[in-house]
Amino acid sequence: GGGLSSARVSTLSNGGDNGSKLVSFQLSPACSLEIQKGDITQWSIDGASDAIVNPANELMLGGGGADGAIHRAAGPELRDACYQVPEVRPGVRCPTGEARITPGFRLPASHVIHTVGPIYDVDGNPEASLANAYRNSLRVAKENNIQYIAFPAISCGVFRYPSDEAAFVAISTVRECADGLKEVHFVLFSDEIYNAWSKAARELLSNS
Ligand code: AR6
Repeated sequence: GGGLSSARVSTLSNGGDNGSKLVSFQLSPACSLEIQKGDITQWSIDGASDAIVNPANELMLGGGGADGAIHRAAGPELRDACYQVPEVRPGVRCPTGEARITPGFRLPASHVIHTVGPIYDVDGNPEASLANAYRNSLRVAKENNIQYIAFPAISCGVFRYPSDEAAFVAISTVRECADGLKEVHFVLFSDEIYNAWSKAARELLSNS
């Protein structure tokens, strides 16, 4: 740890997408952090073993938000694969803070890592649960030899986690746990969330 970190800012030129923003940091000599605006269902790294993270619920059979978009893009095979994940107790396939993996089916990414973040106003310790969701997603990725992973802003939609607080939990947990991965991406849907993540990354990762 320590020492090596730098930031560069560039503009994505692919797809004529109004010049979406992208900012990069170095988490370690071998692992970079990329923060961009975009739709996570479209994300992949060509030819690599990669995964997008699905902000799911404990039942793991789909829902609204990014979960709904990921299931629509992956096709009905994803729901079938989720259904096969054993329940740990009735109605719970993935307890809050844990993670499960399936193939990506019709998605560009080869895998989906399903995790469940905290419902901000209900969870007794939302910060710990959110950190667990990031930590266990990264652990499952490494156990499956995935080197490229993309996260959305877990819990920042339907589950109502404030984005500025979530950004610090997300970046600091990824900084601690990214060893063994090549690239960790955040693919974020709104300017508000993109700005919160960029600010947290500058504060936590830029030496000055
Ligand atoms: N790409 C990237 N980010 C997205 C996309 C997308 N295609 N769609 C939405 N977001 P949410 P949560 C952003 O609600 O808060 C579901 O019903 C969104 O703007 O998807 O963890 C599940 O089944 C927000 O910033 O997840 C659960 O019941 C972020 O993704 C529950 O919602 C997360 O918002 C999970 O709620």
